[in-house]
Amino acid sequence: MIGLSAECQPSSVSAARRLLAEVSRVVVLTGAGVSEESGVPTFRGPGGLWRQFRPEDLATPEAFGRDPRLVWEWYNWRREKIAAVEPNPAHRALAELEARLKAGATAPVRPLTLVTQNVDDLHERAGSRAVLHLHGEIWRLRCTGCGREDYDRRVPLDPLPPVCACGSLLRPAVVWFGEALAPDTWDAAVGAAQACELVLVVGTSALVYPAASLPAIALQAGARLIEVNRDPTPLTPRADVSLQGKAGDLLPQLL
Ligand code: BV8
Ligand code: ZN
Repeated sequence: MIGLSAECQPSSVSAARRLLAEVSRVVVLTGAGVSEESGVPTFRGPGGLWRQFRPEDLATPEAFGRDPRLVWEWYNWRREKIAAVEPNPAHRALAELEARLKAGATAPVRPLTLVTQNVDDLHERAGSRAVLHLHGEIWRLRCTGCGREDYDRRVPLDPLPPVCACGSLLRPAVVWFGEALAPDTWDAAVGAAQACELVLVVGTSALVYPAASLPAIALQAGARLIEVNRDPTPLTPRADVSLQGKAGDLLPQLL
């Protein structure tokens, strides 16, 4: 494991570049840290969402059942923030990495699968194609009655909470604590992790499961691990290369 602090880590940036140059199948796992430099608040850490709110008060089905309007005010506020920002160099570097691996791909395998815990659409807006949203998407709404699910990008949503044509409440089509991930999305992510040669983990505290188990699944299958994160995480000791710093600075250096 080569992990030095941000300033004196040219060696580990070059080590990471060497690893990337050797592989043809990569899985990327991102968290809120990859969108932080765009201005989207993360969950933990300074200025994070969980500083002002408690996750169990907002990101659970019980919270929604108790006070759908409060939960919707939080998601409406986050939708407005996400709509007002742009992808940052970290998102763009990951889109560029996908394009390069695709250009060099010979076998029909997907050279890069981007698995994100984020519910924003900044990876797609930066040009990433193969994006798996483990925890859903903030721009999709699902009816709690008839189950209909669609994109609704109106900012702000009005009225709150929004109601379906069938009369039932609409909810954000995201995965809350205590809820299962979409089986097909999770299976696709696990399949990609088991088949990859390298897993690149960017901007996640690696605390929330089962998402945080993906890097271990890839390591178990013989993949190498590069971590790009501002702070150390439980994954850091297991990384072949750990780059500590801002994703928007470090990821472009990897290309
Ligand atoms: C499930 C979507 C079972 C919504 C999210 C005890 C009690 C209750 C539950 C549990 C428990 N123990 C375990 C659980 C399970 C629970 C869990 O893991 N809890 C944790 C807290 C212990 N998991 C679940 O409930 C999951 N479901 O288990 O279901 C089940 C099974 C079958 C059938 C029925 C049920 C569902 C979890 C999904 C929750 N939804 N989000 C929304 O967004 O509103 S979680 C949310 O937080 C994110 O999606 C992400 O997954 C998670 C962690 O956030 P991060 O993305 O990592 O962000 P964070 O702020 O934490 O960290 C940012 C990092 O970036 C930091 O390390 C920082 O240093 C770094 N950084 C910051 N800036 C930068 C940077 N790095 C680089 N550059 C920068 N500029
Ligand atoms: Zn409905």
